[in-house]
Amino acid sequence: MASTKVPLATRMQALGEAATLSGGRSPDDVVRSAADVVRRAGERIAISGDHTVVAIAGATGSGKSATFNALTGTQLAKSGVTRPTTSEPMAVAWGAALPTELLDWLGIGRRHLIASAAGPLSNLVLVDLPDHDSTERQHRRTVDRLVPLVDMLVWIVDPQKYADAALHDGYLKPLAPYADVMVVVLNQADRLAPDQLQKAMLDLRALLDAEGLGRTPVLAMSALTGAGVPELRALLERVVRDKTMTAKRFATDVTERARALAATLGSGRLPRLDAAVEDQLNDALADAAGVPIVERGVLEAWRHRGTLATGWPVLKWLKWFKPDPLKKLRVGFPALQLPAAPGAGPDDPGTTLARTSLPKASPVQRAAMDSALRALSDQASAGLPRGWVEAVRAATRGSERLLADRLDGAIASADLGLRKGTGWWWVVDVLQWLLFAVAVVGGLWLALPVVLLFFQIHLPLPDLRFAPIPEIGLPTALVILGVGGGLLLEALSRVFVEVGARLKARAARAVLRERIARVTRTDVLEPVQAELDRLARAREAVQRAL
Ligand SMILES: Nc1nc2c(ncn2[C@@H]2O[C@H](COP(=O)(O)OP(=O)(O)OP(=O)(O)O)[C@@H](O)[C@H]2O)c(=O)[nH]1
Ligand SMILES: [Mg+2]
Repeated sequence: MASTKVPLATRMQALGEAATLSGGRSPDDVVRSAADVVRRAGERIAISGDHTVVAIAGATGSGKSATFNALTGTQLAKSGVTRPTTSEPMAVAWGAALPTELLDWLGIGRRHLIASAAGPLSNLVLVDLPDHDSTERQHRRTVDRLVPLVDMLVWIVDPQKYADAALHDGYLKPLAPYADVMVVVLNQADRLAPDQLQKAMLDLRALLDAEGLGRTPVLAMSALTGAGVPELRALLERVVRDKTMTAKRFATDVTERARALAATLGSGRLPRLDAAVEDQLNDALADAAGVPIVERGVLEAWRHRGTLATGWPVLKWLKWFKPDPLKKLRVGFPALQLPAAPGAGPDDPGTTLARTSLPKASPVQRAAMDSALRALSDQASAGLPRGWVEAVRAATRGSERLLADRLDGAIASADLGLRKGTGWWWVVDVLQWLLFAVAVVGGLWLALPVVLLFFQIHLPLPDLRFAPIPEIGLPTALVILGVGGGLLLEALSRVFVEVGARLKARAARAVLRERIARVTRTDVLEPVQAELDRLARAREAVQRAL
């Protein structure tokens, strides 16, 4: 039974929300019929909350049209012996004017007004339906179209066919939740002897009770003799007076659809993404995106650049011919890269158009990446209803094609900090050139006597001695100091360059992994979490609707 504490409008809105959230995840038919009810109820209430629409339904020949005529006191409906007789629905409205908009909404063309001042039936719209069980397929379609639209159903059965399966299995049982908004009338009571009638009534009552229609009233009536008609009319007068049928009908609709939708949302605890799976994914993605290659490149580039800057000038020119390992990979030079995509923040990894020349992920790396993504989607979809498992999978797979690009962009645009920490290189470089100059001066000095002799110039040269070791001449000492000092300085610098290279490589790895983790978060984890949040919100909305 529908809850009466929460206003129907609030429940309808909640069901609408739940249907929107479940769209494309829960089975389409369930989502659609929930959305249909919300739309239908909204339209119906907006058109007219004052009218009550009651339809007379039943098998052919049961006496629907005869009942319609008896209740309206007219002969508007054709009631006859040919089967089926009624093929189009017909409506009669009591009141000051025809509720045209409502009848248009119901799609009922044949309509009549029983003009009356405010009376016990004013604002009642009574509809005579075609049968649901003749050979005319269109009749059944008309019935099926109108059953969900009307506020109340009066089922007319006759003594021969009141237990007919077409009625009970096709309509009454499935409509059990609507027991409150239905009446079953055993017509043609005049054809039965009193004891037969009593037996038939008990039988019918038992049948309905067994079908979950215990709250549906059963009346005996004869449209021919008029017996029982006042009772049915009194029942309708009560319904019109209470004006609760429309709300009851839609409240039941909302409850039914919300239940059906809730069943597609499951009730188990929602999975939570754990850090281990996230780490595993980050590892696999970092590997596939080439982080180890860049790390190695940083190590080698720092060695290359450091030794080039601090090396002994006589030999270091040889290294100019070796390419810089990072320039080759097009990594670590954010300034050289193409500008960021429009709208992207300067620090947003992966939205830049930057590209590295890193090799593509190997099949092994791709397989590791796939299996990490699968592990994540398996964990995130464990125990979810089927359509939602698909949605979580799609969320992990959705960006897969873009992922490689975004990871590459994240690496290309990373600042690996290779400009910092090079100040001492230039100090060493200056020192190297000074030592080189000392060696050159010493060498020239040593060569001077030979040159003078060659040109037969007699110039007395002072014999200067190296003060700490007087056995060695000063020019020789200068050469030894210049060359030895340069080599020693190079060796010493090499140690510091190596330490720097390792620190830089480690720092670069940390920077890259952090950027990879950011891409993982925005491209994979957040979409997956969004699906889980969506399911949580759908469940919450459907509970509000219930
Ligand atoms: N004896 C008796 N005959 C009835 C009663 N009600 C209807 N009839 C007769 O049953 C036949 C069918 O009645 P209808 O009112 O046309 O039945 P219906 O349910 O509208 O039939 P369709 O329009 O074909 O679906 C007619 O000949 C009526 O006169 C009743 O209470 N007693
Ligand atoms: Mg009829």
